[in-house]
Amino acid sequence: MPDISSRRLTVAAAQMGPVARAEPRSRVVARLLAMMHEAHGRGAGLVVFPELALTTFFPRWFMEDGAELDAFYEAEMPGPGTQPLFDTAAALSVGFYLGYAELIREGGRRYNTSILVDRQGRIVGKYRKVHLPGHSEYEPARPWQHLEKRYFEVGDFGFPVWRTMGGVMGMALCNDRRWPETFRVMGMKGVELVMLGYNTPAANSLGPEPHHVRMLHNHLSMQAGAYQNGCWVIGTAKAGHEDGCDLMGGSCIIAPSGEIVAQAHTLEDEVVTYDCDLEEGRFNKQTIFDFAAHRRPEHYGIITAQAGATEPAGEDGATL
Ligand code: ING
Repeated sequence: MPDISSRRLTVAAAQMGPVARAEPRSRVVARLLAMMHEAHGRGAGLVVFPELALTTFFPRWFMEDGAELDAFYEAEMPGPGTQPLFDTAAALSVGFYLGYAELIREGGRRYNTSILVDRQGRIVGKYRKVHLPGHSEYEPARPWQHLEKRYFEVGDFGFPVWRTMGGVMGMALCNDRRWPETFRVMGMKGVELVMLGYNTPAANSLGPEPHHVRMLHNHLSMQAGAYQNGCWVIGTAKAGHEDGCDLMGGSCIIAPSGEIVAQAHTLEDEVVTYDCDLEEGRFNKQTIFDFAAHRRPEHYGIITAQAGATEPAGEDGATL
């Protein structure tokens, strides 16, 4: 039988309520610090904040390039406004994941980014969102825009994982969770805990979709990723009625079994914690999901060979 010891890390999903378009960074950082302290009080060693945690979800607005748009990005991380997060992390010995809009002044590249900061307040990892949903041009038919393809470039790091805080940690951002490749690539690197933030509209801007179905898709995506790769998944929302748009909540902590073991039940700043055993995924990784024993990559080629699907041609064709 596989060796099952115990390697525990109390993790917090620090869900945020709305961030107003004009809300100053200082006010947002104060909210994040309050949740970091709350999480620390419950014994957490890692806090997962949402995607684009420092600002409103600005891709819902069309903005010509320039100072207005730049104001939503961070050209330094840490910068003066965010340094208190790093100082507090080191003081409390609490690591954190933070999603933010990254601007590289040299060359002007822009990414939807997250960082992993360890319990000494050091950045140990950076991830840039690979799966950018939405569109790049203004679409008047939409009640709100979703201009991530305009405001960010596709991430250039792939899906790295880092051995830190006693485990193998990975990061993703929002729409990434809907693509099984995200979790499987990290699963192929032995990931034990995937953390991700999300800003997901509660309604579909293009058509009717019951809210309960959208929440199903949110949790289903993360639960599948956890189960199929034997890892913990922490999904943290920015939620609530933000700048006239409703964002879904449902922040949760998911065990390697795929079970949701803790979940937020408000649409505000809310800390959800669970004492995760990072060894828990090992049994499945050594049995049902022993990749080396069971995967057959010789039959998976189409997944990396092309982006779109190829359907069978003609009446009785086949795609072999
Ligand atoms: N938001 C949404 C997400 O993937 C979306 C966009 C919502 C896509 C619903 C498809 C369906 O959760 C971000 N920021 O990716």
